[in-house]
This record gives sequence, C-alpha cells and structure tokens, in this order.
Amino acid sequence: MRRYLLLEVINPHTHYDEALGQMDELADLVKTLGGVVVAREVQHRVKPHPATYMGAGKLEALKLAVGQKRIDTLVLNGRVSSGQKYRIARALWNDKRRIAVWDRVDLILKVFDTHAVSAEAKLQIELARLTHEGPKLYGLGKDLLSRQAGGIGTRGIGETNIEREKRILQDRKALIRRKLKKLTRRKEQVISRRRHIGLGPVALVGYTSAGKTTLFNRLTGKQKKTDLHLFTTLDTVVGKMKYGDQRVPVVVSDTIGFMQDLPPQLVEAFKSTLIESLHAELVLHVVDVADERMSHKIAVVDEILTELGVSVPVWRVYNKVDLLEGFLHEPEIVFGKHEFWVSAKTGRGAGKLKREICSMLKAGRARMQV
Ligand SMILES: Nc1nc2c(ncn2[C@@H]2O[C@H](COP(=O)(O)OP(=O)(O)OP(=O)(O)O)[C@@H](O)[C@H]2O)c(=O)[nH]1
Ligand SMILES: [Mg+2]
Repeated sequence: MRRYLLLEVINPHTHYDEALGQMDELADLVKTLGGVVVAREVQHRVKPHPATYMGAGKLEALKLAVGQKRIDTLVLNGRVSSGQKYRIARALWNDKRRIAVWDRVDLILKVFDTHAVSAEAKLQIELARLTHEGPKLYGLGKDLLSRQAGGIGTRGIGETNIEREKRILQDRKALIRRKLKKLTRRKEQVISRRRHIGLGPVALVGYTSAGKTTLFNRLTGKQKKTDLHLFTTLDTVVGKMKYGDQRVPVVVSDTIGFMQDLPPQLVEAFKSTLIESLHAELVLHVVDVADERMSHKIAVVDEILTELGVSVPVWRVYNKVDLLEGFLHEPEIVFGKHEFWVSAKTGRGAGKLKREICSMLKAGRARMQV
C-alpha cells in the first residue's frame, strides 16, 4: 500500500479543524486509489510560496515526516505549478528514496486513470493531463533548459528545448481534440437516434458517490458497477426504464459525477461525456442526504450545470433516505413539486419518481405533436 501525506495551505483566518475537514475528500480519493493516508499537515499562509508552495520551515518539517513515516507520495490540496512540485520533490529527496509530489488535479487524474475504460475516456484524461502539466521542462530553470537545440526533429537552430517541447505538446493536444470532436459528432448522432427508441432522454447527474448508478440500476433494471469509492462511473451508460403498462420506454443515462474544484481542464475534456445532460429532456440531480456537506455539494453541482448551459428542467432527487434515522416512520412529509425523496438501495420512493418522469415526458411529447 502506498503511503500518502496530505498538505493544505490555508489563509490565516481559516480554522485548523476546517482545513482538516477540507482534506477529507482528498483522503477519499487516496482510498479510491488503494492508498493509505498516514499524515495530514496544515500550513497557514496568506499566499502559497511562489517557489516551493509552502514556507521553508514547513518544508524542513516535511523532510523529517517523510523519512520517519515512510511516505511515498505528498499530495498538496490545491493547484501547484510543475516548477513548485519539482522544487519540493528535490528538497524532499534523500539518499534512499524518491518521493512523488502531486497536486489535487494529479490525484483526480490518477483516480480517473484507474477507472477509464473507453477510448474516449482515455483520450479525455490524456488531454486533461497534457493541459495540466504543460511542458514538463517549463519553469525548471532557464540556465539548464533554454539552450538552443537544433538537429533532427527540431525547427532548426534557434528553437530552444522548451519551445520544441511546447510545439510537440500543442501538436499532440490538437490531434486529441480532433479525435474527440469526431467522437462527439458520432455521439450526437446516436443521441438524436435515441429519441426514436423512447421518451426522454433523462440524464442522471450529481456529486460523485451520490448514488447515481444505484438509482440508474433501480430505474432500468440494469446492474452497472456501483461502489463507495469516488468516480466509479466515467463513461456514459444508457438504459431503458419501463413504468406500469406503458409501452414506450424512457431512455435514462448515467454519467460521470462532479466534484468541488473539478479542474477546468477536466470539465473541458469531459464536455463530450457531459453533452448527455445537455441533450436530455429532463435532468435528475441526485443528492446524498446522508452527507454532512450536502448543501455545499448541491451548490457545486448547480454551478457546473449552469456553466455547461443546461437549460432543461432539473429535478432534485434526495437519495439514501434509508440512512436518515426516523425518516421511514414519518407519516407524511410535504416536499416541493419537483423534489423526490428516495432510497435507490431499498427502492423507496422510486415508483413515484418513475410515475412523475413518465407523465412529464408524455406531456412534453404530446405538446410537440400538437
Ligand atoms: N444506504 C444507501 N446507500 C446507497 C444508496 N444509493 C447508493 N448508495 C451507496 O452509495 C455508494 C455510491 O453509489 P454509486 O451508485 O456508485 O454512486 P455514483 O453517484 O454512481 O458514484 P460515481 O459513479 O462514483 O460518481 C455505493 O456504496 C452505494 O451502495 C441508498 O439509497 N442508500
Ligand atoms: Mg456511478
């Protein structure tokens, strides 16, 4: 098991406990990777140090901790430049071992890597990684790296190593974008063809681990993989939902979950996956009611939906009610019109949700035919 140390740099007004809480999500991601968090460190600073992200004192303290606690990977909960990561890693190296230094985006990308199955997801991750890392040599020191290269494979004398690296990177990114664009076009055709299969589509969205796939399985009768770890689903899956004696099924899609501070390069790369929700007739925003940070997570998802330009109706589905003590015994609770309280696990509330979805979509289709 790889051993991780988490570090958060926060402004001096933030409370220590709050900072530790903010690292919980990072710890969940580490668990998803099969690693173990051995220590958490917090540093109060007005701004991260431009060269080493943390101050010199903290770096010294980390050197000791890394040796004593046999740390393999240091994860910094923020955006850290390649240059900063390199300098930290160099400071933490000792004679025996090398330590990996990641920021939040690196960690998320690693998790994505372990779950990516389709060629599309793999391309999306590669594009996000290239955008995040930038030219590897960049920012590591002019004296060493800006020498002119010249020779085979370069644009002749005058092109520096960094310039050459940047050019190769841009070419690779352009190629991936072209491939993704092709895949998106094909996907849009598939989506428009789906309109003939049945009503909808209805897209399930929500924070990662909210229970989207469990609800998807409940609605469609499929058995897609669900897991308590984060980002289990990366590729979009589509299924048909039947209700009562209705002959035409409803098309339902399950897709990648959202997360706070999802790096923009990831949102950008996964746009083609997320177009499912743009093309939907109805979006179900699945919420984990047992989560302490529920309202914060709702706000994060709402913001991403706005950013994506989702303009169709969005219904809230509060999931995991079986975990709320006393909820099952409540005789009747009045909720908003388009708010549903369900347990995807036990099936509670799923019937009503199905009924409402069907009647909304049928009414929509009837309006279109008039
Ligand atoms: N108790 C309870 N657990 C649930 C319920 N719905 C889902 N879960 C659990 O919550 C965890 C996450 O469920 P998933 O369906 O994988 O969640 P997801 O939103 O698809 O997650 P990602 O694909 O990773 O973004 C799993 O361990 C499920 O068993 C529910 O209604 N009640
Ligand atoms: Mg899922």
